[in-house]
Amino acid sequence: MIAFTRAVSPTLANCELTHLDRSPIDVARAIEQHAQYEAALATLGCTVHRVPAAPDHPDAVFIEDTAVVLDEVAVITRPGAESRRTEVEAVAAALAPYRPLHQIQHPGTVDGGDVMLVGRTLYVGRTPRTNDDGIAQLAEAVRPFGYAVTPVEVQGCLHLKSAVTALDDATVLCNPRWVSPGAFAPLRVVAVDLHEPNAANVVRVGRTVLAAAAYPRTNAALEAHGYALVTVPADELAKAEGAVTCCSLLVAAS
Ligand code: CIR
Repeated sequence: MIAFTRAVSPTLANCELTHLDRSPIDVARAIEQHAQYEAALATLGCTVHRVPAAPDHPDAVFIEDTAVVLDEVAVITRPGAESRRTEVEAVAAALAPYRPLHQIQHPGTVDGGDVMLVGRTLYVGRTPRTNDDGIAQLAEAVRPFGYAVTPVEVQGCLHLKSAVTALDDATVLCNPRWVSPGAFAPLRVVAVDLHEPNAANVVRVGRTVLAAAAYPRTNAALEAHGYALVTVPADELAKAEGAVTCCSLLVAAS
């Protein structure tokens, strides 16, 4: 597995914010947490490839939003936030040796954070970042490879994957206040602890779940369910409204 990442920009404090108030960001601390995240991915067997840095793009570290990578194709997104649109070029160049590319076009918008793959289904959040035209383009791009696209309503958070992520091919971890668990039937749904609304964003790497250390109740519940967990500190990046999935694009060797 290759994990594509991108450096924390020195301008991170100018990031897009939707549901959070702006609070001071310690960029050095964010860089340190990002390094720990990359180290955790390496420990879990990923080869970490850094896409060239984009210091003028405050949100470039959240590389997940720029592409949806499947075994057969990489769909390069057109991010919903205008300030993020030109992040995609360097990511497309980095992915080109590994996958055929497909590009979402105007007027479609898609953020990778709105796309959750479980089995052969892509659940796609309808959010201010991902519009119906983008969802239709994505569906068209992946249909030839046998993937179905299921749009999902999201409320109260930035992206679909702020509210729900896959724990395995049969189970999702979800905050039922932001997304309806019924949208994922017949998958099994594990709910986050209600005191930890942001805990639903975890990265599945093989059989291990990489989670933010800030959510001990939910993380303990996942361990009780039998999941092997690795945790990393990510609270400084969280001030930029990013979570653990956002900071990588995982590409299976093909
Ligand atoms: C943004 O608003 O675009 C960034 N500040 C945070 C993006 C987080 N990405 C993600 O959840 N996939």
